[in-house]
Amino acid sequence: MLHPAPLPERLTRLRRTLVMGVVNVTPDSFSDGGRWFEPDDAVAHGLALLAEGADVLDVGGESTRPGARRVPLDEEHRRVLPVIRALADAGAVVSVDTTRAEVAQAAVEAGALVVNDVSGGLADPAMYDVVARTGVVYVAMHWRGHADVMDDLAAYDDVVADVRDELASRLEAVVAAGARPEQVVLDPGLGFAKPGRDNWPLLAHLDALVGLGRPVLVGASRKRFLGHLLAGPDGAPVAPAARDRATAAVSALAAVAGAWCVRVHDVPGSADAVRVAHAWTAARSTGDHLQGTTQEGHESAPAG
Ligand code: PMM
Repeated sequence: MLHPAPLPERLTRLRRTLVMGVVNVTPDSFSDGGRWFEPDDAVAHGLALLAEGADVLDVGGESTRPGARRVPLDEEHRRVLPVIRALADAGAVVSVDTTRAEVAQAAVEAGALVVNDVSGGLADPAMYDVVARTGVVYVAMHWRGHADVMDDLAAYDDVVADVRDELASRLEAVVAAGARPEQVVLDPGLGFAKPGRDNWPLLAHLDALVGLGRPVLVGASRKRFLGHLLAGPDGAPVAPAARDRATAAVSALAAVAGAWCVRVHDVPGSADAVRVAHAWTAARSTGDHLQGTTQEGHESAPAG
């Protein structure tokens, strides 16, 4: 089941896995740094992603690539708020990618419906209060430390069980702070404090996270572990932009495994992939090999 409990209607009306398109308003993201750093360019990029089939746009003003330095608060505000306002005014479902409570609050006031916090609330003790007060959809990602230190925090006994248990603690903590469990989406945090080999078990055992009873978001797009997977004979990882077909393959597999949403830079490949997955899953559940292959399921989801 893709939507185990209520989220706003605009995020559940499609039965298939959603596609979240990335709008990085940063000069230095690993995958697309600098291309949409000016607000007008970022807005145009967001609108282009919508036209390509994105269901949600994730606007971020701080790079999380390994080793990245923090951006000052006012600079993060300056980068993301005009872009969020313009995209929300244009009718988009907008998510803000931030670890800061103040940015999350301002983004919700500017029209964001989702707060995507890669720290799962660990970077800013005021974040859960914003989530509880605003009632916004909250993506809590698995995280162990900021980009400058995360590569040193990658020791696991059993990566799947450890990530599942740490996410369960985040869910418990945000609910203890006053949020409703129905607001919360969980994310394994691929590539964050996880060397290449640790990302595959998390994907292969996505059911362990789906089993926590909340929607699951998967962010594999263009990440290092895909670059290494696709390396040529010299062992050098392929460049980020050459990882989009592999990203789409992960989107299809994650969707079949029950992911609620995939976060991607290249939308068309994953928009197709989640439709393939929907048809595949529908055919399995109905036993009718034709059903679900020609429509993507615009009827209302069982919103709980
Ligand atoms: N990955 C990046 C940034 N934000 N948010 C969520 N929820 N999950 C992710 O895996 C994730 C994220 C990596 O940075 P990028 O925007 O440069 O791809």
